[in-house]
Amino acid sequence: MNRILDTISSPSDLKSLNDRELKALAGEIREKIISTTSKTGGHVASSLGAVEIILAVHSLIDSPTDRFVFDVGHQAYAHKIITGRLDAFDTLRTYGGISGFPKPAESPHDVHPSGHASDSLSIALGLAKARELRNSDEKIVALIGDASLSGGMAFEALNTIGQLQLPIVIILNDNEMSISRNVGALVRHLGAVRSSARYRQARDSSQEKLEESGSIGKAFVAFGRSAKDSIKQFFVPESMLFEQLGILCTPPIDGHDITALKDILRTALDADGPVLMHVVTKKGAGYAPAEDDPVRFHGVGPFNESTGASIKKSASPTYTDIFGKALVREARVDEHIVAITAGMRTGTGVEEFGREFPDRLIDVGIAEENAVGMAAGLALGGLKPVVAVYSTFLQRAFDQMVVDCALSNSNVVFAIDRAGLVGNDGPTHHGVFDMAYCRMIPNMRVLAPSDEEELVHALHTALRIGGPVAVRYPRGCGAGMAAPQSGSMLPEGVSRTLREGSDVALLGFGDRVGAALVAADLLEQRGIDARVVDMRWVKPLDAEAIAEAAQTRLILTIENGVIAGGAGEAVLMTCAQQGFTTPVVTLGIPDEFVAHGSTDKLLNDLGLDGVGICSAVIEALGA
Ligand SMILES: Cc1ncc(C[n+]2csc(CCOP(=O)(O)OP(=O)(O)O)c2C)c(N)n1
Repeated sequence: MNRILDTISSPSDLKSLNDRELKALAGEIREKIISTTSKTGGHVASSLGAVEIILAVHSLIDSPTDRFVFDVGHQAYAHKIITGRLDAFDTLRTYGGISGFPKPAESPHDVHPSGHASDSLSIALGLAKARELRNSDEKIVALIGDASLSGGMAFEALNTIGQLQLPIVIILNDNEMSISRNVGALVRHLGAVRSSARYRQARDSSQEKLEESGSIGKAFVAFGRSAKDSIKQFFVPESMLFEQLGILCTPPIDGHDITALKDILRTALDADGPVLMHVVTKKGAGYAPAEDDPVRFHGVGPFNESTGASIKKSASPTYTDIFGKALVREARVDEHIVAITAGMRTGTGVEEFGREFPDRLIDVGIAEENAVGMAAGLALGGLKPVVAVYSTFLQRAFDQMVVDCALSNSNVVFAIDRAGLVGNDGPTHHGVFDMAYCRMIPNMRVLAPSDEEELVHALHTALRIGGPVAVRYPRGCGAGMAAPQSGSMLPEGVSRTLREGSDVALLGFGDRVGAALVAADLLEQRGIDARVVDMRWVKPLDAEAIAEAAQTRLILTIENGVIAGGAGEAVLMTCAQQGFTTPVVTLGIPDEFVAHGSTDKLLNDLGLDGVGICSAVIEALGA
């Protein structure tokens, strides 16, 4: 059967399609998304929910002259497919293939490299101001989800958008979901708007027209025409929140009805100020397993296309699971422990904690600054907050870490998940900066457990040692060892030597300790005797262990993080300060953004696996 999809090589091809054809195209795109992601994994539910919105926008604007900005960008698969990447779509998220997020290097239709939530409105606003200063007239559309709208950056942008009154179309994709169910007062407000009388009216009248014309969209056409003389009348003050900020807001629109979307969007694109289109969609739309379980299908690994069942690779618990269980056990004996998540209760493993201690888990939504600021307040209030957060998203809250937590030496634990390279999500999600940005903060201690057991001890220690403490651990599973049922105190700034050796010292941090052990075996085969040290602490460093390492011919530091400002640099500085002349090689992430691909492949490329470490030693020794 001929697919319409095969005739679309650029978004301009959509212009010749009627709404019935666009609808059929939406179905074909959904099939493509499902069949591809069943093999590659990906952000299935969000992308399925946004297909009609993307088609409606691209059928009315002229991208790339007009600018379509995606928030997070995890919902942009349909956009990728219709902007010349249909054939490449099978390589989604794979090494050397196309990225799971908008990426300007991949296509001129991708406006900015997105991946972190809540930035789209600021980007759109900047583009609108640039347009004004350049005297041009391109259209600017931003697509943002209801959860991402709750992020501080988006709120700040709304403030300036209301002030500057530059024409921008904001499409609010309201599906009531973040990764889990959305939380917060804004979501309550949107819920109230959805169920308001006017929405019911619009729906009821749509229903009538539907009966008359067979198209729910026709009702919106009529709705638009009756207010033709005034755009402002068309955008009724449905949400006082946006109206009072100076942003015209539509009543809720069915986000799966292409005709309705296009009719209102056409008017919105002609407005002479900012307009917010409140669009209601179903996350996972068109694929029953994703509609039924949008949380799992938010970001899912490979799955069986017909049943939706995940094709699991490993039965071992992940570091996240181990952290989550250890936290629950700690909280059973210490009622001061509270946990905070910024919209990531499943991802960070605090779901079980929330079930057992509902009052002691706070989900602030996508608001990392608020999470860390609130943690400082909880600590001032005598509690022991644990901020469970991904390394990459904690970057948002650097200032709160410094000023609100560290300056007052508050007892805040940062449980930093997804530390190091994370694989297929790529550069926006790699957690490679945390050792550098934590290390530089006074009062902050930093632990990098090397395996499951060490993670349990590190958390136990962090909860007792006092002051701000970061515990960083990687994505996925460790060696598969059984984690202990209780943690014990790790002596501060003390490493553990895993293997004695006199030729070279391999100082490993976190998950690179395992790779150092592999390298030591390989080196042994070449007659090189390597000592392996699990440094455990990035800060304070074990100065004695470094002094011992300096007795060998070569020190190698290995970390899953940036070299600049990282743990290896700290070792190097200690050596310099102590006057050691032993050469030091620092292995880690070089001064570049690392692309997406499987973590093993990326680590191999960067020379951070056992083979790479072995080669680095041989090269440095000239052996
Ligand atoms: C700063 C930041 N924090 C957390 C995340 C993780 N994250 C990715 S998508 C998402 C939920 C987005 O929900 P919403 O904006 O409503 O879009 P939907 O997926 O429902 O379409 C979260 C929390 C992120 N990408 N960026």
